[in-house]
Parts: sequence; structure tokens; C-alpha cells
Amino acid sequence: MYINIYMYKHDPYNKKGLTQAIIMSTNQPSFQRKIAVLGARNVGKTTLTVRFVEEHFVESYYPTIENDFTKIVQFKGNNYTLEILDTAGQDEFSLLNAKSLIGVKGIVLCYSVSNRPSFELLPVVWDKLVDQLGRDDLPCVVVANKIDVRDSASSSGFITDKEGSELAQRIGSSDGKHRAGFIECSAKQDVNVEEAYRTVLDKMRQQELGTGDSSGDSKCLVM
Ligand SMILES: Nc1nc2c(ncn2[C@@H]2O[C@H](COP(=O)(O)OP(=O)(O)OP(=O)(O)O)[C@@H](O)[C@H]2O)c(=O)[nH]1
Ligand SMILES: [Mg+2]
Repeated sequence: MYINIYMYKHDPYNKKGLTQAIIMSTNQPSFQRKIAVLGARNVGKTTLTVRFVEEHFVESYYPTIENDFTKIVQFKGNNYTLEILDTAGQDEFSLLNAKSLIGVKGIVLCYSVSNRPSFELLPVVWDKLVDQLGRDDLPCVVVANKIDVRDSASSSGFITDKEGSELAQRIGSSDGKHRAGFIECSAKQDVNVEEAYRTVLDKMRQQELGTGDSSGDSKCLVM
């Protein structure tokens, strides 16, 4: 049996300013999952999300107050309706919006390879999140954005791949069972953007299935 799913969202980045309708035919239920994107200002949280959801690059910078995006993806044989919470950039003093974080099941922690303070901020943001949510085992991916800038520059001072993956190793549960994933991206050149969201989705799925790998299709998933 085929069911049509109609999804509507208000999209501030749609140039026509129209409500967008996403229509999808499926013979499967869709699992709802909420993901929050966090990190310092100007690192590309909105641009990454718009690239993933709407497949274009936002050149201009409009600081975010808070945005909600929705995208349906197929992943490992299931349909997922992803609600992506795009947050206002944080600093060491900012408070996270507790109400908006309700229901969040996965985290994208984003820094820019050309902005060392944004890199150094991530453990602070993670600790705030852990305090706020009262748990340290949330599936998480650390995203190093703007690698196109590093690739095209001759000067040093950019955050390296090695530094990024070492940072990701330090983010996760205190018992060491849940470590953050790590991926380098360019929202501008569309490098690894989809992979970033799929990495966190895979981690969410593994946690729900209680597996350390990505097998286990026969087990139950929370709808
Ligand atoms: N070169 C380059 N520029 C990027 C990339 N991603 C984002 N930008 C630019 O960086 C600027 C900031 O991007 P945003 O996505 O608005 O940053 P943000 O993290 O959402 O910022 P806040 O909403 O203030 O927290 C914009 O001018 C983007 O065009 C990238 O991969 N490469
Ligand atoms: Mg933003």
C-alpha cells in the first residue's frame, strides 16, 4: 500500500519566500528524529543545514536566532523524517535554549577550520549540553567546516584533520562507550555534507538498536 506524506515548512532561505511542499510516496512508516546543530557563530551551521536540506549554498551571512528544518531521508532501508534544529551561535557565556532541545536525539557540533576559537569552544558547548540534558551519551558528530578555505590557502594556522579527530575523541560519554564521530566538510563545495548528517543518524540508529556496529536490521526501532 502506498501512502503519500505531505510535509510543509516555513523556509526563510527559500528565495521565493514560499511555503515549500515536500511530497513523498512511500510504502513504509517514517521514523521521526530530531537533531540539533551547535557551535560558535559564523562557522556555517545554517549553511551546512541549508546545503543538506535544500541543496544550495548560502553566500550571505545572517546570524541565526533559531531555525527548524525538515528533511525526509532514506537510510538503511528505513524512512526518517529529520527535524534539524539550527541554533544561534554559542560562545562560552551563552545559554542553550532548553525548550528547543526537548526531544533532541542527535548532535552536530560544528567548527570552522579557519577559526581556532570556534574549535576550542566545542568541548565547552558539549559540557553545557551534557549539563542541560543530564546525559553524556547522546550520539554526536564533530563537523569541521570550510575546508575549501584551508585547501585554497598557502598559509598555516588552520585546524588540521588530525587536531579535529583528536578533539572528537575527547567528546562523548565519560565511560568511553560513546565517542563522537568526526568529519571534514565544505558546505560551499558540497563536500561530505550529507555524510555528516548520515553519520549522526547512523550513531542514533546504533544506539537505539543497542549495537556497536551498523548491523541488526531485525531488531525494533523506536518510532
Ligand atoms: N568558504 C566557505 N564559506 C562558508 C562555508 N560554510 C559557510 N560559509 C560562509 O560562512 C558564513 C557564515 O555561515 P552561516 O551558516 O550563516 O554560519 P552560522 O554558524 O549559522 O552562524 P550563526 O547563525 O551566527 O551561528 C556565510 O557567509 C557562509 O556563506 C564553507 O564551507 N566554505
Ligand atoms: Mg546560523
